[in-house]
Amino acid sequence: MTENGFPKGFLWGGAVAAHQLEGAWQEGGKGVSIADVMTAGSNGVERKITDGVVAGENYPNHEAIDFYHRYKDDIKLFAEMGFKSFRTSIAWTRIFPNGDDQKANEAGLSFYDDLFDECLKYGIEPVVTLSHFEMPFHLVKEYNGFANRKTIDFYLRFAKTVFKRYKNKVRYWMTFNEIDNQSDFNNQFLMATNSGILLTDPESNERNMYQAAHYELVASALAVKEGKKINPDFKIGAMINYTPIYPASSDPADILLAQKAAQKRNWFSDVQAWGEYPKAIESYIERKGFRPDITAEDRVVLKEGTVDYIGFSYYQSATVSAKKNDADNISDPAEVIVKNPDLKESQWGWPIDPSGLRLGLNTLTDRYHLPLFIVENGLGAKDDLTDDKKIHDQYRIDYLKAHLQAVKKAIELDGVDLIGYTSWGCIDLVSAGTGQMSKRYGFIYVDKNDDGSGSLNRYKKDSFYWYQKVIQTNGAEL
Ligand code: P53
Repeated sequence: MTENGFPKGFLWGGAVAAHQLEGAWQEGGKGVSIADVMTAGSNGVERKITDGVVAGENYPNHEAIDFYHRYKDDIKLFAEMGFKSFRTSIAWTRIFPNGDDQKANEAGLSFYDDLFDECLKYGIEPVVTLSHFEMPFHLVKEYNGFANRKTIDFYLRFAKTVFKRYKNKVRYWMTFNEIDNQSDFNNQFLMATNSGILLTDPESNERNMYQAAHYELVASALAVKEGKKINPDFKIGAMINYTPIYPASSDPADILLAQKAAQKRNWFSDVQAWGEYPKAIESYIERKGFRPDITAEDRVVLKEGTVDYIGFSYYQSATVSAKKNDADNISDPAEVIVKNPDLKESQWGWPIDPSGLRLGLNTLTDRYHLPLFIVENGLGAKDDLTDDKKIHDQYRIDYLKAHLQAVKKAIELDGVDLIGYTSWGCIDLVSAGTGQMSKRYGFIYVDKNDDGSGSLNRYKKDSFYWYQKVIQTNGAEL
């Protein structure tokens, strides 16, 4: 059923997340989310999480690129590129401003009605992430996020509300964005954005992560079960950050370490796809004496709420060395990462590795026997707006082309079942990791600077026309 290497009806498109582009942080009854209390960092300087919104701090997500008011024009540009799909998230705080509210906020619900209608008008299939780094700040403060079992109920109320409301508009859903990122449990940004946990005592970070992740996995499985009752045609997927882990050498110590480090990332989607914990993780949790609250009932739910597909982001591979720590002693895969001398890096130091994407497509297919969906991939780079308002981003085209060539091989030669490809940040937006505007991913340039200045005007980059051609030829011309 392939045509020029890509399947018929392949969902070409772009991906974003509500908090990174909508802005309008206080409009339409929206509550404060964790993203609203994160300041702007820079390359190598972490974002701060403040205790509420503090006067005088720079919060880039408050305005972002003002998509909330400009989405009709922006979606028109996506349609001009020929998008078949558009991945975004529903900001939890537009629907339940505090998270524990009894009643949903109608203004928030109707905003997404209009947004999805606007996509459907052009034949663009909305692909929706329920939780993409946007937990209500109230749930973070009052409940300690997903460290608390009660948060499962709040999440489920949110999920059921939007499933019911958009059951005739949205078919593809994902429960949690990059649920496996929290394997890096000492990272405050990742723990706060994934699980709504503010780290306090370093001794308990890892234990708390295993507990919170379990509650999220139960919430994810319950959402799958409830979603199917609301519309049996829903396709509800996992969403992981797929990062292949390479041994630094052919020394068996490095190879075993690479396997053990990978197990510490992969188990999240194992639970979502298989409905059970892999042995290596059960054994690890036991050995560490973490004793998370995992009930027999939870295990039934996990089995009943397995996902329909694996959505994943792909940016880079990681390389690990046993010179830093050995296989039996690692807990956080991030602690053993070393530079890979065979790979070039982006301006933000992310290794560029198109082959890793083909490897990922094969690994995930072998492991799960499920359809896959590449829901993020792209290059964060600085762009120059020329005097005649052009952006010559050949480097971005080169990056995307090389990755799509790898994808094409995985489909044609390896038989991978791939639903679609939504490139990350199809319009420039606020970087999640750094809060910068200058780390740009888009086909569409947004005139906004890191300090918040700029006209917010949109300009088409060279990559806009390149991607338009790719979609038009269904990938025959890359
Ligand atoms: P940025 C790393 C750090 C933070 C978020 O990242 C990340 C990653 C990549 O694994 O995840 C995704 O903006 C995320 C998006 C994010 C994108 O990667 O830091 O799902 O929200 O914008 C790119 O360059």
